[in-house]
Amino acid sequence: MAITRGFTGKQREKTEAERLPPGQALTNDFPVLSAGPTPQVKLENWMFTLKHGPQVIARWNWNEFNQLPQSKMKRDIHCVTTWSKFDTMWQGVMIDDILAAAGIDEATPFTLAHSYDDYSTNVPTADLTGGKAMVATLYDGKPITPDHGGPARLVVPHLYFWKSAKWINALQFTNSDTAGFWEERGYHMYGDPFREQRYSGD
Ligand SMILES: Nc1nc2c(c(=O)[nH]1)N[C@H]1C(S)=C(S)[C@@H](COP(=O)(O)O)O[C@H]1N2
Ligand SMILES: [Mo]
Repeated sequence: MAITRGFTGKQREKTEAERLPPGQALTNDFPVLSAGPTPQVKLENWMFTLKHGPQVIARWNWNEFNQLPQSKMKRDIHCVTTWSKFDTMWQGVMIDDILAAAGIDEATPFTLAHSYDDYSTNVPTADLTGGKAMVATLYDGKPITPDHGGPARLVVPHLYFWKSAKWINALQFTNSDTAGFWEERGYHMYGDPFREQRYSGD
């Protein structure tokens, strides 16, 4: 009996036009966008915490965190201010590996990322897992510069870049979708660039 394999073959690469979301323009620079001043976080003071609501589940210092499995991601990024940048190179720890290290099989449906500058942003947990997001410590093979979120930043490239919290210090699992810094100020709760979800109501 013949078995129909369907479209399991290698997919055609997307063209540049297909990779650029509506309303975006390509840039080769790497603009810096921060709501406030760049916090100076010393590696010896750096801590990354996993929380469920107010409860601490796990915590790593810099050396402990860097012993977690390392992965690389090459991805296009899209800022809501309309620039996109293709093929950015990140290295760090996938959220999947952070959850595994903490022994979490099933987190709550929503997550709030928190940062050293008191920034926060919400992302559905399913958008952080399954190889979609990481806490990055290297950009282009070098430590992430302070302006771009070093020592470590969240990278969730398939959502607008404001979801990629710079200077991250915690992921907090929440039962309900809780607005972060920009979401409280009118930006979209989800932020899919290909659906142009810039502002609440889009
Ligand atoms: N902690 C923190 N993370 C942040 C921001 C911020 O102000 N504070 N700005 C966001 C916005 S709006 C964007 S577009 C990207 C910009 O990252 P970049 O400066 O590396 O380009 O970081 C996001 N992450
Ligand atoms: Mo942004």
